Amino acid sequence: MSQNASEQLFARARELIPGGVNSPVRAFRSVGGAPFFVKAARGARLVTADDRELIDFVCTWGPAIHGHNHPRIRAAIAAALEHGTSFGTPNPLEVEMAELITRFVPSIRKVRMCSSGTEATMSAIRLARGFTGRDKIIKFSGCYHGHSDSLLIKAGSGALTHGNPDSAGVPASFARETLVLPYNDRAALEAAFAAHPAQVASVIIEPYCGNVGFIMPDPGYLAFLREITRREGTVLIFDEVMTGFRIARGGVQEREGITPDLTCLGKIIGGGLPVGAFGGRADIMDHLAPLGPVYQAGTLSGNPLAMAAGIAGLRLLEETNPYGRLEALGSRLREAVLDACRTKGIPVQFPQCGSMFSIFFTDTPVRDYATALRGDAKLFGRFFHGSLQRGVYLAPSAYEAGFLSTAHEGADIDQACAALSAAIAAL
Ligand code: KE4
Repeated sequence: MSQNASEQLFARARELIPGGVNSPVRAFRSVGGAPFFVKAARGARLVTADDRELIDFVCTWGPAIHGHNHPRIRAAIAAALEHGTSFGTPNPLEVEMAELITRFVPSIRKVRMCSSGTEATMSAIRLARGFTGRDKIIKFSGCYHGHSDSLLIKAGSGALTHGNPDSAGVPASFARETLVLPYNDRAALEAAFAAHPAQVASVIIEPYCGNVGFIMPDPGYLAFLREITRREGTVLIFDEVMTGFRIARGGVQEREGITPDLTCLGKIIGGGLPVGAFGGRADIMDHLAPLGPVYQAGTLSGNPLAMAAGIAGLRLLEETNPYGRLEALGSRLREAVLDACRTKGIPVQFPQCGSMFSIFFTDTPVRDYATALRGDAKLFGRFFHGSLQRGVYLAPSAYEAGFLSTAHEGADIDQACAALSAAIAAL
């Protein structure tokens, strides 16, 4: 059988790009099979190199909250493009973006733009260490904050052991400064601070986890985390690269009423172009160069095209306030999957908040990394491919979040629910 276009492209890509992809999750290693290539995207749909249309629940991992290639965002990029692509100087759009971010997220009194979520969290960690003069940081197993060395760390045998690198190439000396604790575990936090008094510069958390599947905090957990970090003089960083402007206009911190010291942002604020940002208390942010001793920089930070795209997307959120509609879409999808699994007799958890969700095939409620691993990943792989064959693209891993956009409304959500139900019935 002749190779289709995606197969031919993947064969060429594997010759020159490690694994044939520019980001590992795209290689389908977790679900098996070979990835398709996409040549266009619009609304809720992707168009593959083989001219297949797929209803997309990855939404380029979060940015496409208004659907792909939204005309307002496209027009904003085109208008900015008339004036050039990058200046390497301050530009008016950076100021407009900073004013929007600080208006949407009141805890952010000052903000610095960068070009990825990884840069945002890496810089926020360095800033917290520079501000406190402390070296240790705490993260949580299952939370992903991009691929900087200090954050590619997972717990050793016990929750309090020093982290082990999650990747080759991370020096053990770096891992020793990162403590990895179970999410949703108050005792582990108390014990970690007792074992390392006045040594912890920062706690960084995805307040709603989107990188181990979708997991929400136990009631009161985030308030506890805010209290203990305040007590310990530790900088609390909310990594809202994924949840910012998605869970609510002001992110999880608005929905939960918690004020972190620093927040990391990305994805939606770039409208699909490369972007990251970190910001928060002015007394912390003013430690950044050129004002203070913590260095951080970037050639394309505040890039005018990315700013134009992100500003258009944020203004669209302000004008349309889509969160009720996104919640309705998310619960519609949830009910369809739960009904189909009930009929089939398959145990399932479908955690969902607004336009973020995930599917764990287990009868155990998922509240942390350990319970997420109890999901049947092989069954998820079969579900993934059954859905793909029926024209629906889910995240190619049981340990990722799914995303909806306002463009899913109407025929697409109807078609997707029918396809997912059929895929479950065929398992
Ligand atoms: P980037 O460096 O990929 O822009 O952002 C890193 C990052 C930081 N914080 C959170 C909460 C994130 O979800 C991410 C990136 N998310 C992944 C999805 N699991 C991006 C997809 C990929 O790695 O290809």
